[in-house]
Amino acid sequence: MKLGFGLYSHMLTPAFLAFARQVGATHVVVHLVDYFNKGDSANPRQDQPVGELGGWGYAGPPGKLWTVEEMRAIKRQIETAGLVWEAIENFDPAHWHDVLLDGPKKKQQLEDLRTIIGRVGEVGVPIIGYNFSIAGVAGRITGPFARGNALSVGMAGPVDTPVPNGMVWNMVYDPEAPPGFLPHSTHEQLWKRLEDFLHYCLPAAEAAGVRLAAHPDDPPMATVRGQPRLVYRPDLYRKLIDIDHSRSNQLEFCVGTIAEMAEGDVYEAVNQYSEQDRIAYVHLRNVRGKVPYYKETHIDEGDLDVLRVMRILWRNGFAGVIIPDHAPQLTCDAPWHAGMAFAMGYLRACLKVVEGESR
Ligand SMILES: [Mn+2]
Repeated sequence: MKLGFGLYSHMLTPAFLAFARQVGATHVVVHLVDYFNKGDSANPRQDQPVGELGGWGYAGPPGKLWTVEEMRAIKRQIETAGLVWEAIENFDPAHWHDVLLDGPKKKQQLEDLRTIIGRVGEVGVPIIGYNFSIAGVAGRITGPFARGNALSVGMAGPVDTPVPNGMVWNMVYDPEAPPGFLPHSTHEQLWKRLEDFLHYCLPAAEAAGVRLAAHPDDPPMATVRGQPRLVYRPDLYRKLIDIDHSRSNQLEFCVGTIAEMAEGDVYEAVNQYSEQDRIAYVHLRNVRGKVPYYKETHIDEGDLDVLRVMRILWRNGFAGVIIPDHAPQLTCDAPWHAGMAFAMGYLRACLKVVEGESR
């Protein structure tokens, strides 16, 4: 079991990589999509996006797929800092919006995804995390929800505002789209689209030595913004695996999101999917409450027993990477850094405990 650190694309700098190493990470998970490009590029946000109704930012240029050269350069940078590149988190909506929406470019985009997966394998990154979702992260609010009024995110009720045309997964992929809203899709339609994606891309992933890892829907509700969600109960991960038993069909197992789910038991879910060796990597954070009323907390408060989760993972032989996907911001000159450092310190202590128990 290894500790990793997630970095947004603007954090691919020597300073952020040094920080990751210093707080105890050996591996990094990189978001190649720049979510924050709507704002001030000189001062990019470091807090986590809550899912603004107009979208976080613009998806990448449509025809430009990630190249082997640019990914090799990133890998060199990561390795120079003494770290290992474990995963890429999320496809760019520019590369697969019509796969999610069943639009006219779907065939071309499925082909493009295979190209991307092949290139990621060529570079030697073993995992691509993805979130097969139309509305994506949406409807969250920021507030002083964590101990001592530290700023974190939460949800204060369902969000039904429809998704505008030209936007998917909270990113604008077509700024010229006509006014109006995305058509409604059913759960059956969305599962069928996921099936098409998996059947088409898993053989390419296997050939490239890449695992595709599904994040559950965050927030995990049956519908958000009037659009269906796929994995909003722990057992729906089973349905996803049963679509295709390829060893490349895996999970980006977000324990915080699973703890927010209105149904199911988070410890049972951790046990079940780690026992079946379906977890590619883990997001680990704490939370109080369940959808649609929950708040993210510091890692040592909230409803979740983080040490218990790590004991289950360890017992089942999970050998992958655990990252804190988000943390509340601490009141100081570097709120994001302090929050993440606290979370990493806590996770590292838990790992020491678990390793010590097994001796
Ligand atoms: Mn997560």
